[in-house]
Amino acid sequence: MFRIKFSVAVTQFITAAVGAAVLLSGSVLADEVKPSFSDYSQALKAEAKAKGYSNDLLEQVFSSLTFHERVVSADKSQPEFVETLDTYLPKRVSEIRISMAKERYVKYLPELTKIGNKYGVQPRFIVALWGLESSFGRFMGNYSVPSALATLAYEGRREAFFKKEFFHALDILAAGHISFADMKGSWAGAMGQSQFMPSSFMAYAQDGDGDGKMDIWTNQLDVFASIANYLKQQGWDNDKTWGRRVLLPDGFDPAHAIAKGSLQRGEWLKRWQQSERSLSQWHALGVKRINGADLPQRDINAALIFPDGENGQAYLAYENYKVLMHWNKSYYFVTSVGYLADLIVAKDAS
Ligand SMILES: [Ca+2]
Repeated sequence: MFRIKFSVAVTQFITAAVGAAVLLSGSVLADEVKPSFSDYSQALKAEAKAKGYSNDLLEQVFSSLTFHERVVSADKSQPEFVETLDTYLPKRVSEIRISMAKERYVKYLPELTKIGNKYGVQPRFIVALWGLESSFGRFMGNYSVPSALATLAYEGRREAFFKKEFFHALDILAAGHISFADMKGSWAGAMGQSQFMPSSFMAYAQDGDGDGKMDIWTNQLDVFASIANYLKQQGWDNDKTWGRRVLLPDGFDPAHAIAKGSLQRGEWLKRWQQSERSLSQWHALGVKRINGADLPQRDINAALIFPDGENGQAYLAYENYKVLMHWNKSYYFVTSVGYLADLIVAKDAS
């Protein structure tokens, strides 16, 4: 409250001192419309207090809440060149990442097998997501999550979304899963080794080792169980794989693929339905595995996806592909997960 009164007083002083001409200039008016980050965080604190968070928690969080200019610039940055899967995959799924994934898979196989069986998820997908989200826990982001989320809420483009995430972050702290000092994440507020947003943490995080905390930052069993639980809750089927890259015959009608357009869930699922056919129907249309062999003879439905349009790579996507698109609605991300999982081990190649 003191800060708000102070800034009003300063504004009045400046106004009085420099006169009416400056008062009418755009910059002064714009400054008055947008509150300072400090004012904004005070209002946010009042809102949190009204929601019933404890004073101790609020003092801890708000006494060090910081505006991060770099968070804003990262949110606004655009890719500098046009990426295709041919350029993206070797970067995201590099030789070093592949060998690390294989090494981690072997190292944690007993734990991964137990958790994989419990949730019904093949361990290679747990390891692939772990590797692509945080490079196996090595890069989780170093921003204080509440500060990153408050900065993005203050920036205003998606205020309601980031405010909701901010309050979920307070919920996680209030429940004692992680200390405030250790609640680190990406500039966008994605947390821990699985890079869950706070809302995903609330929905999917698990206590894999049974110590009462869901620690996706430092506890490997909690990380694996949380990733597996996310996939399970979204309908993962561990009897099937994610999909596969395919060869199309000359003269293939590209209209069979999922039509281009928004990846918003509802619209995308409708276009999926229009493309979806059984593997035997795709076989009849001349679609083959990337090595030229016939498709598996299994009763499986799949949709056809062109991540780079009809002149780029083609993929038959199974039901599990939809689950990965729920995790991150990006054909490139999902393809990199499946591609890496297949390189770790391909025991269920259908
Ligand atoms: Ca735990």
